[in-house]
Amino acid sequence: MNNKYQSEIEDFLAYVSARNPNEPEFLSAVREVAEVIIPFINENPKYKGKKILERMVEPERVIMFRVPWVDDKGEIQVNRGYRVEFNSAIGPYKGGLRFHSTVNLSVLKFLGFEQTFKNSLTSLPMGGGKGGSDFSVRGKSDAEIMRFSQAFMQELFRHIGPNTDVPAGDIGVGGRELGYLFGMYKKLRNEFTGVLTGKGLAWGGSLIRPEATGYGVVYFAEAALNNIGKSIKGLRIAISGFGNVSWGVVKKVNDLGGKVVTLSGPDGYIYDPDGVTGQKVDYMLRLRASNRDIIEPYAEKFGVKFFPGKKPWEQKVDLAIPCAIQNEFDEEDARQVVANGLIGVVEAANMPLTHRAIEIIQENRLLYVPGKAANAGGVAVSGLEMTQNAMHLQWTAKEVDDYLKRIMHNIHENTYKYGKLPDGYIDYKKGANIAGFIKVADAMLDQGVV
Ligand code: 2IT
Repeated sequence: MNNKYQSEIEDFLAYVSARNPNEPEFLSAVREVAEVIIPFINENPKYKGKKILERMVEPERVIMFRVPWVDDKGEIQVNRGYRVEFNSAIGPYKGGLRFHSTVNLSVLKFLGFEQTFKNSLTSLPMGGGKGGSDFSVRGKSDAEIMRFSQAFMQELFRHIGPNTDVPAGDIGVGGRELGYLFGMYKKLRNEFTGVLTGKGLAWGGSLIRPEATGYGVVYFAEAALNNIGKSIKGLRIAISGFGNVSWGVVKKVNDLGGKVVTLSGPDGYIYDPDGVTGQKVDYMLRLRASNRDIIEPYAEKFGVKFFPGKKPWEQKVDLAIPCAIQNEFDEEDARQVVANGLIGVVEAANMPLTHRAIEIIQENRLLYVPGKAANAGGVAVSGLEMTQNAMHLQWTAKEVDDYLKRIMHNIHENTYKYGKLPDGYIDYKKGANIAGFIKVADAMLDQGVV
């Protein structure tokens, strides 16, 4: 914490809070950035007096719409759809769609704001956006998921386009949902364009996109560990979730000789001392496709222990990689991890650590990597999917993976450069926010007051 600018930071947060009442998630995301960027602006006069941060915290556009649909019983259901088009200074709005019961405007504004910095870090030309609905796939039939996705796209289609806004998946939106969304978009527009990423391989998708978020997290973690004389090889790792991001993390940790010993769901977590390997990895995909949103069946199937209602952070491991959802790792978890002597925490989800949890991890000089740096590989490969679509071709898995590795390495270098503290500790939160900010801020200054 930079005390010199503390009152300016608090004033700014009070201003944002007053303009955005009842948006705690959004305010948290702004706090993480403001604490780093307000001192940076003060020390770099070219950004001063330009209301640059005031402009950045205001989404360029928010679209909110009704999504009515008919369930399998013939009942009419009403959900709410959103697209937050946050910042287009460096490229078309880009970011995922989340279908989850916790989705509201605050959550999507936090995600869109984060996305702007994350996309900037990838070095690809993508602005920031996010969208979704309070619809949950849990307990729904495939036919219901299709009808909902179609109804959602019946409104969204008029706001997006390959050079305007390019959505993708996020929690609750995977290959299946993207297929239904793309099908309806194509029908309504009567054109086949790369307007969504994460598409199926037969219809414009990129190899490695499903794995990319998790792979990128592990590439970044490996670079950060190497930097302190360690590596993934031989480490025991606790992760949360069992969806797409967790799956990619598990696969790449296994490739690099580490061991993932926990997975979790809303119902609790499993502890698998032998590691999630072989057919257990494929089983994660089957669990996700079952729409049940519970992890307990893994314990029954593979004869391992299930801890109902608990979080995996209580296990004594070497590294923690939260892959599930915002605020899943709090102050108490941070204290536990410090007491257990972990190397650190790498965020695969978007803002899984609370503000206090980050402070505790960093005060104790444990490794901490924020999601906007560590999980940027997903959206980076989305950017590569856009490139392939624009060129009307498909790269090989190796070509995409090599590109992803280079991008993650580059993000590590960049965040390291701006995050190195006088005592040698690497403050990746500081590094990620500054490196992400510079490109967007410079573009905004160049483009004038628009
Ligand atoms: O949080 C994220 O970066 C994503 N959900 C992926 C966004 C994208 O456009 O691929």
